[in-house]
Amino acid sequence: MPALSPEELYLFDTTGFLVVREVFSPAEVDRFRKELDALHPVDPGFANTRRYHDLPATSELFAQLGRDDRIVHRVREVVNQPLRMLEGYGLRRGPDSVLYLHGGNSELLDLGNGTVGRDMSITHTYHDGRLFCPYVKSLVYLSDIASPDDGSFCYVQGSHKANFPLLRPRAERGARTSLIDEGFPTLTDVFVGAGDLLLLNEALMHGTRRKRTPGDRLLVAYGYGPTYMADWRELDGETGDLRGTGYVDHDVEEDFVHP
Ligand SMILES: O=C(O)CCC(=O)C(=O)O
Repeated sequence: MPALSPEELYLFDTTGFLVVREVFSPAEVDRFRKELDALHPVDPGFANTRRYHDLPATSELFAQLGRDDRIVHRVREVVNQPLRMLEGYGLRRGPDSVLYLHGGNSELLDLGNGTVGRDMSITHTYHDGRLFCPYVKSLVYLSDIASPDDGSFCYVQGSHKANFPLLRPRAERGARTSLIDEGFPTLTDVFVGAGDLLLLNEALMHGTRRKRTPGDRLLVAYGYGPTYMADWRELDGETGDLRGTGYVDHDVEEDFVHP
């Protein structure tokens, strides 16, 4: 039986993501949280955020989770190529933390020899009844995120199929605030519970709201792509280094303001 129903595939295709509820039991969530408690996160340089680098290498439990059929069978159906794991990490966030918007099908990439409006690492297509997504992330939530103040996942509707860039023109007009705070007509929140799985086409422009509630916000994330995808390593002078850390960890919009 396919891991994704026709309706789930339709949702993933048209919205750029899919939430599958209660994939992991409360007992598993508890085990994952305890495992993270025993590992050593690093400070990635944003407010009240700790990052657990390379989980498959630092924890057998998280290595297994990255190979878990409940994730991998679903991912296979939207990659449809020989599959490899690109990354596995955890994020523990406290009050006042935020993850600015990143991704977007047509956001501009500055290269050493100019600027392009296609990031091929997220350029996805459809052929003969199958989706071909080169970069798919599985977010396993270990906290309940029930309101924007909990730092909810948010995304710009349709941005995985966008034809125009959104962030660069804003920055060029002098916009200094993030859409996370300022809002945008199609910026939409997604609320999840601990144990839910969010399958994400990385072409979708997404981030999270600013967390304002007490307590931590914990998740583990695995990126997958075709085996021919390589680890991202930028050359000097290029700013297209978005893939290496798994996310744009500083404010992309700020970057565009100060090119
Ligand atoms: O924390 C989230 O809900 C989203 C995480 C994310 O977008 C990322 O790690 O790239």
